[in-house]
Amino acid sequence: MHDIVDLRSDTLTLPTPEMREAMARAEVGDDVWEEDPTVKRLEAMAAERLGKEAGLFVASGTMGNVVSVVSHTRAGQEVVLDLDSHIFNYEVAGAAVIGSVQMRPVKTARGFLSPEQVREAIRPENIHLPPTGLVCVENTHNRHGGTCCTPEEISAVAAVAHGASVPVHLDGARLFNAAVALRREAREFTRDVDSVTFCVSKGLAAPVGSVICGSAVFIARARRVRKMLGGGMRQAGVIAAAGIVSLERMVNRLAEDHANARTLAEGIARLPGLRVDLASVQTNIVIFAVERAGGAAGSTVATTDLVKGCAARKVKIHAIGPTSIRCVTHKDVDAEDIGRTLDAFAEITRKW
Ligand code: TLP
Repeated sequence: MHDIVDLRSDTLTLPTPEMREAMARAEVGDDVWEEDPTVKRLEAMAAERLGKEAGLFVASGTMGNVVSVVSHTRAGQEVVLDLDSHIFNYEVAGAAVIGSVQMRPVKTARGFLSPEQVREAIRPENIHLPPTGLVCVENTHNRHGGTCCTPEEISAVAAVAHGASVPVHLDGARLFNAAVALRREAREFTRDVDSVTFCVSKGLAAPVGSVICGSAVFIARARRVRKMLGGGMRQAGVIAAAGIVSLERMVNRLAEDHANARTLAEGIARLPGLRVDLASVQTNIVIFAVERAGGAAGSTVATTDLVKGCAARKVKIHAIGPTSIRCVTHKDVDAEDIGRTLDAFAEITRKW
């Protein structure tokens, strides 16, 4: 039970005492000189877990994605990705600005491109057309509510892209949530992609950081791009040390977050005025709609009412649209907190 229940994101997790201890004791060096032993250990550990030759520690998931896109492409190429993807929606058009690439967003049913959609989106050779430089996939899918695609679905997309000599990048910010939920090894999801970014700063609870993994040649290129962006971090072992604890200790416990999300979603489904698609709740994200009698405008008012009413009860939730709310479970939210959240929802919606 916590004083404040913060469901706005799993990025709000606080480092564990073990992480703080590891950070204090971390052996460090200058990472730009590739002399920080703790950063190197995290990178090697991540690469090994994901079945890749090398890893690169970066400041954030956003940096991991932009470094990857820029490292795979050249100016004027096109990047095929899902319309609801994080890269397209929430990364400040970084790839367009820094990499001078054009985004080709494709509307998908569940956030995952099908092999047919990739085949259709890849440009044929023609003087008028931007050449396709990259295909991006996201797992778990943030805007679709933490939904997972299988390793086989990723491999099928990669087969089509590779057939056209186009590389594939996986935004696996919450890849370990997918691995735990589907009871598959993380490396199965990454087997056929050319690069992957995952975050240690979300459900894995480290304070800072993400790791890009790929071939040694790709990571060497990415290291230059990271430097160009000002991401060469010197004695970064101090923060990488927490990321090592994330990989060693925080992965299996994600199942608790998934169980809490399920309890929350099932509780929401029982409340009049709120609507949730239980099938979409596969990991630690619950996206639900506020549906108050009185139509869309009434619902918009109700959304604000719910967010404010929860805040007054020390429960923080986040509206991601006029009638849409996202709750994310994580290690700093326990089963009692979920009960308190559902009580708050029930009290507030009862008055509608
Ligand atoms: N997502 C954050 C916000 O930016 C929305 C969140 O609270 O969920 N890929 C995916 C799929 C993500 O969900 C995020 C972060 C990122 C990349 C970017 O990671 P950071 O925040 O470390 O730059």
